[in-house]
Amino acid sequence: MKLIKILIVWIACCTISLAGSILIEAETAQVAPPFTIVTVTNQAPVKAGQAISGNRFIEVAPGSKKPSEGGIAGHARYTFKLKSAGVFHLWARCFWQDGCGNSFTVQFDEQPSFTFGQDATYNTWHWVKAPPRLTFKLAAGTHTITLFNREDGIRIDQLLLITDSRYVPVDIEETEP
Ligand SMILES: [Ca+2]
Repeated sequence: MKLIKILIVWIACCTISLAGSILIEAETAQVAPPFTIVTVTNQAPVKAGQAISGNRFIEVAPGSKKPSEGGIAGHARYTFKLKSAGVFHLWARCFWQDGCGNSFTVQFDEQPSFTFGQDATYNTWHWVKAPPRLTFKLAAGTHTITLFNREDGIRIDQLLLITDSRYVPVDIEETEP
């Protein structure tokens, strides 16, 4: 009985902690080259850290010239609607090629853009958080989030906007009901 009570409390806590979150599949973007949408046809069997949500992700392929070096400046853009205002933290499930392919630029609406990534976890899918000093105060209504390429050899599977500062996504996030 005690175990059931604990379980009910745990489930309730999970629901509360996940309230105020928006999960976006990266491949739902409106993309402009060098961003492309990649579909994985044969995912099984896969090792931990290699599974891809929805069998699709977005990529700036290795070898795409950087905009800072004369390459194309492209984007991946998402539009989402918030029922109520909130202060959000941004996470992205990323796959980095190496130290020269581990970042992109992010912009919310018309707010100043910032560099996302630059961590040193390579060749595996992992969640990366926007710099801690960055939280995003968003009003109720429609917003856009735009990713711009700044390096090649990057992949993005999912994006998560969440008000809970303590929440840490681990593997593929389930699609919101
Ligand atoms: Ca995906």
